[in-house]
Amino acid sequence: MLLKDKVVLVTGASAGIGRAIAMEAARQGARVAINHFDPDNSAADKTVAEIKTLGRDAVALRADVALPDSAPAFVEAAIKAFGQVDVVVLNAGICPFHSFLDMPHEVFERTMAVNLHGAYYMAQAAANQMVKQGKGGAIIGVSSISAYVGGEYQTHYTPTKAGILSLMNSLAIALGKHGIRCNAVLPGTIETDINKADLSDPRKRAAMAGRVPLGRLGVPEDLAGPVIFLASDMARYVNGAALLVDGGMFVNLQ
Ligand code: NAD
Ligand code: RM4
Repeated sequence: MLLKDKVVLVTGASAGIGRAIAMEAARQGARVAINHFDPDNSAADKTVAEIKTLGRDAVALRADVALPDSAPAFVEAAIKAFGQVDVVVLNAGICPFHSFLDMPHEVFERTMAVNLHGAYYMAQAAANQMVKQGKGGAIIGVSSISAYVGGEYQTHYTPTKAGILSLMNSLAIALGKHGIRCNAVLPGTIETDINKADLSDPRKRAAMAGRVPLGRLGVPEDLAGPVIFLASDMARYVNGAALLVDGGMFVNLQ
């Protein structure tokens, strides 16, 4: 029960990595607030229902994190439901794979707005609430191996993941005096909806999996343990850290 009695907010938690983090937070004793931006509420409602079968409480709110007002609204919803905010996981993200030379402006700007601006606004709203509460907290940014490496069809995306890593570095300093620890996780290639089409090319999939010394691509649950650790008091002196969770993919050059 690493997160007993804590209130954990996770953006983009109706599917993939965010959902796995929300479920594990509940297993570890937390009450969980879920944000998502699916066309309908069915996947988020299912996650809430599954959390409730574990005997924990959860709420879900559909909102576009790219809109600055969605962040204080999410924090307010969590306060209304649970009275406090202890942890926020900045996970919502998109990666519409596209070539560079003909990248439409709106695809570039939307990716920046959701992934980076969304994380910024959410961190700011949650941090203000944590400062008001006066007992610290934890902010975890879901960056990526893409903060360190490029991708031919990810020229709009990799800068957002480097940006989240940089944001966590600066927040670790800006919020340390309030006892709010800020860290990043850097997933490798994790099979979810975000890369379903990209990995449907068997040669690409085999090439990506073949670079992982542990011999497989990741699954969303692989991120749950590292994020729970960073959120928990076990990581009480971990601030400004970047944790690769990639099966060794990044270091595997030769
Ligand atoms: P996913 O597509 O499975 O899930 C995305 C989630 O984000 C969904 O809940 C969706 O509703 C939500 N979302 C999308 N746009 C949103 C918006 N505008 N506002 C609020 N919520 C929104 O994706 P995933 O693979 O689980 O990715 C989650 C995070 O992990 C992303 O930030 C991604 O960059 C990062 N990441 C993923 C991988 C990977 O290989 N899957 C690797 C590194 C980093
Ligand atoms: C990650 C990484 C993965 C890719 C996803 C979409 O940051 O680049 O390989 O599949 O993004």
